Amino acid sequence: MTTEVPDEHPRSESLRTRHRIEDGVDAGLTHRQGLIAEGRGEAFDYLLGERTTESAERAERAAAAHLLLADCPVLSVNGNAAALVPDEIVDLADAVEAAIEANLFNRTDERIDAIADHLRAHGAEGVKGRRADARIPGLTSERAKVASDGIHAADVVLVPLEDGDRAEALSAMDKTEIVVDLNPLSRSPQVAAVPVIDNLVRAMPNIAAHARELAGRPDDCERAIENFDREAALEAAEETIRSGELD
Ligand code: PTJ
Repeated sequence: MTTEVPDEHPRSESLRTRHRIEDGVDAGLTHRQGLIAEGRGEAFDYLLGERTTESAERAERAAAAHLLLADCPVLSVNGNAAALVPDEIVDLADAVEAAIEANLFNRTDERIDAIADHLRAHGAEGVKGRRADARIPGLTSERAKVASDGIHAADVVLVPLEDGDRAEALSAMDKTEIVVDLNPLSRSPQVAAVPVIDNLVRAMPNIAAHARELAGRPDDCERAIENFDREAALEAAEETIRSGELD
C-alpha cells in the first residue's frame, strides 16, 4: 500500500508518482520493469525542471489538434500509463472521442484484463486490446498484437512512454504518432510526428485541456499543427537537459 507522503516534503509530487507505480505493480497493472522506466523518467524530469516547457506545451496543443482532426484516434495504454493517469486517459478519450486500447510489451492476458478493469473503474466505457485479432507488420515483440478495430485501424495513435520498437512500425503504417516521453533521445519520440517531451502526469491533462479549447475549431487545429516543429521540440528539450539552464 502507498506510504503517506507529507505535503511539505520538497519532493512530494515526485514521491506520490513513484508510489502510484509501486501500487500499479502490486495491483498487477504495471510490469516490474515499469519501476525502472519510472526511475529513468524521474531523472529526465528533474533535468527538465519538472515542469511543462513552452515547447512541450506547443507539442501538447498539436497533439490535441491531431486527435481532434482524426477519423479514428486511439489512445494506447501500457502498465505505467494505467497506474499513473487512469482518470486523465478516460478524460482525454472523452474530449477527443478516441478509443482506448491496452497494448503491452510484456503482454499477458491477466495484465490486459487488470488494466481494462482498472480503466473501467475510472469511467472508461470500452477498452480494446484483449481481442488482439490483428498485427502490426514488421514488429516481432508482443506489442505487435493489436485490435483490428483499434490501433490497427487508427489514423492517429497516442503512445505513452515505451521502449521504442513500435514507433517506427506504426509510422511505416502511415499513422500519425504522438509519443509522450521525457527522454528526447529515446527512439519513440525521435520518430514520432509529435514528440511530447513532458511527464505523462502533466501531459495528459494538458492535451485534454487544449482539446476542449480547440474542439469545433478545425482552422485553429490546422494552425496548431503547422506551428509545431518536431525537430525544434526535440532540440529544445535536449538543449535544456544538456545546458542545465531552466527558463
Ligand atoms: O506495460 P508494458 O509491459 O508495456 O511495459 C512498459 C515499459 C515502460 C516497462 C516498457 O515500455 C519499458 O521498458 O520502457 P523503457 O525502455 O524503460 O522506456 C521508458 C521511457 O519512458 C524512458 O525514456 C523514460 O524516460 C520515459 N518515462 C518514464 N516515466 C515517464 C516517462 N515519460 C513520460 N512520463 C513519465 N511519467
